[in-house]
Amino acid sequence: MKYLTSFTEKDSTEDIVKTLKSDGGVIIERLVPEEVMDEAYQEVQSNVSQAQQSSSTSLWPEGNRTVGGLAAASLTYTEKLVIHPKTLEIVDAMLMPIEPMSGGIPATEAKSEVVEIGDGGTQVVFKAPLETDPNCHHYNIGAAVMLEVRGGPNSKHQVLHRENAIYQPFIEHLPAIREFLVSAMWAGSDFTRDNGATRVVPSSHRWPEDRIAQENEVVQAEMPKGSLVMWLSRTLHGSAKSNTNQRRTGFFNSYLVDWIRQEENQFITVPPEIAEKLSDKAKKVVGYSASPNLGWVKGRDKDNLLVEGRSSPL
Ligand SMILES: O=C(O)CCC(=O)C(=O)O
Ligand SMILES: [Fe+2]
Repeated sequence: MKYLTSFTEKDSTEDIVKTLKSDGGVIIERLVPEEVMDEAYQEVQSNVSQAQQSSSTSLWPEGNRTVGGLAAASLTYTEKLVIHPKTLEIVDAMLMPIEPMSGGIPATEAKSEVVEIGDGGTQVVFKAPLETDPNCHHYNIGAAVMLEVRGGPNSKHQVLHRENAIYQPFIEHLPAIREFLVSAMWAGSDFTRDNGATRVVPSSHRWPEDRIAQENEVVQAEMPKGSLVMWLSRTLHGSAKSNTNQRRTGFFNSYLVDWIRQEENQFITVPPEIAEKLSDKAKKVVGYSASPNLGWVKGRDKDNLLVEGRSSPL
C-alpha cells in the first residue's frame, strides 16, 4: 500500500470501512461544500483571539496555530462536520456502539446473566464475547481542535506517532483490544504536498510496535478543501512541514468509546450553557449523555444530562 484510497460520499460505507480496516486510513473527497469550511473558520476567528491561537509545543512549535475546545468555538464545525451522517456511519461500523450515532439499529447489549449462588444470593456472569458484540455503549469526541500548519524557516515534519500513545503506557500489557478510537481530519483549506497535508503510513496499524517507517512508506493526505481523512488509533501519522506561506487548516476530532476518558475535557471547553445550544446528537457526541453504567448524574436524563430524568443506578 503506497497510497491512501480516496472515496466520495456516493461510495458505500461498507467499502469505505473495509478499506479503513485494511489500510488504516481513507480519504473522502469533498464531503461538504467549501463554504461550510469557510463558515467554520470564520466562527473560530471571531471566537478565539490570535493570541489564544498561538502554539509553542513540541508537537505544534512556534509559528503554527492551534485552537482547542473547537466544539464550542464553531457550532458549524460541531453540527455539520463532527456529526456528519457519513462520518458517523463509518465510526459506528468501527467502534460498534450499542447505540449507533447514525441512527442505525441498536446492537444487542453485551450478554451477561445473573446466576443463583445459593442462600438467595446471585452473581453477574458475562458470557464469552463474540467479535460481533458491541464494543461500547456509545462514543464521544476525544478531542476537537483546529490544527493549522504555517510554513516558515522552522517548519518541520511532526514526529510520526499513533493516536493510541496517550493511553498506551497504561494499557500496553493488555492483549490487543478492538478499535477504540478513530481520528477524523477535515480539510479547512486544500491539503497539498507542499502546505503540510497530513503524513500517514498506510498499513502501519498492523505493524509490530517497534517497526520503523521508511520515508518511502509515508504518504500524504492530499485532498481538496471540504474533504475528510480518517485514520485508526494504531496508524502512524503526523503533520508535514510546509514549504509555502499558505495556511493548512485542519479541523480535527477523534471519536472515542464511552468507557475511556476523553482526551480533552469537554465539560470545561463546552460548558452546559454552550452545550444547550447544540442539537441533541451534538450534545451526545460531546459527552452530555450517559450509558447505564458510566457518566450518570442522579436525577438527569441519560440521553441528555442537561435535563431532568433518569440516568443513574441510584
Ligand atoms: O495536523 C496533522 O496533520 C496531524 C496532527 C496530529 O496528528 C496531532 O497533532 O496529533
Ligand atoms: Fe496525531
